[in-house]
Amino acid sequence: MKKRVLSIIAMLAMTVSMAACSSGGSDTPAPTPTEGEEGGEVSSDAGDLITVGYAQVGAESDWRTANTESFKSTFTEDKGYKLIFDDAQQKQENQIKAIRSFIQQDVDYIVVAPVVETGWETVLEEAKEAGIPVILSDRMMQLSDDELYVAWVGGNFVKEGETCGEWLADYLEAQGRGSEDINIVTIQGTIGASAQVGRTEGFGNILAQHDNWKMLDMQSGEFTQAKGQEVMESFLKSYDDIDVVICENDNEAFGAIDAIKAAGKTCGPDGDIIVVGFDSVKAAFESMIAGDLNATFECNPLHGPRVDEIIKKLEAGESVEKIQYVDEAYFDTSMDLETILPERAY
Ligand code: GYE
Repeated sequence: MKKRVLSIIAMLAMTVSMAACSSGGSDTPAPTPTEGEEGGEVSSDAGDLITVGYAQVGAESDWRTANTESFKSTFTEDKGYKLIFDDAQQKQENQIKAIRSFIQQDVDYIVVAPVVETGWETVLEEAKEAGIPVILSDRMMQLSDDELYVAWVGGNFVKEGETCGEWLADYLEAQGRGSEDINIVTIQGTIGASAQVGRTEGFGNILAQHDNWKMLDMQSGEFTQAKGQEVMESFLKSYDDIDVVICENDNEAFGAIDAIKAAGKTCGPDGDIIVVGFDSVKAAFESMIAGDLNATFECNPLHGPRVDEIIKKLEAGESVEKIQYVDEAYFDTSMDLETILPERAY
């Protein structure tokens, strides 16, 4: 595959606008996925295949697993791609190494789901010098020069956090607790990851509108169930009157629920503590149906087909939207979850 010159790509990507794309059924992965090549070399028989290096964050959550699967089932040889997949185990240094290895292997496109927002300038300059377009997916980067990437596609994390805060206000109001003093704790995601930064900020915007809400503590649960449980255990030891725990992903919520039960307390719609999560993975629906989790705020991980569409447009010499937000919903125990669950793609 002939390498595209970055300046041409930059010209094609000039349309800088906010766009929403659907999170509907067209994003469902193909029925018979072919595995991507784990951290491998580009084989000499790559022929006319488009080689894509994907620097993935890790495998910390159900969301992440669904995201990896979405890329592996989209970027297959059948569909004209050679995927080089790298799992960075939640470490930025590993992602930087992976990007350098993609440059060395002279891939056609580099896709990055950046673990944190800062510290990417140098390696993206290297990709630019090599003439390899970079597409960001899922989380964002803070860059002095936005020309260092062609396009970004992901969730609107600030909006997700605000939706969560608005949901909590309505929920408390409906319970007749609208003016009660409400003690809140937050189990944050990986500090500096845009999903953490945005969700914390969004919820904070709504918190600021409620004088009777008090944020007792915020600590990172690294987006994992194990760390979420650990953090909740320590919150429960420090504070004896927690009303709400905001978990910045569903897996942390599952850990928090275990910690609450182990401490002899109850949670969910009929319990002592209101528990909410983000992502809306299938296990979150099961947890709501079981009466443990109160609500989950959706974040769609099926970015493989979206990145495929961006690459196809670039290959055809068309312009692409620079920033593409995915539409997202939320789910709580007032809904018919038994009917919704079988329709969920992740
Ligand atoms: O919420 C979490 C994952 O960046 C949106 O990362 C993603 C987040 C997602 O580990 O479960």
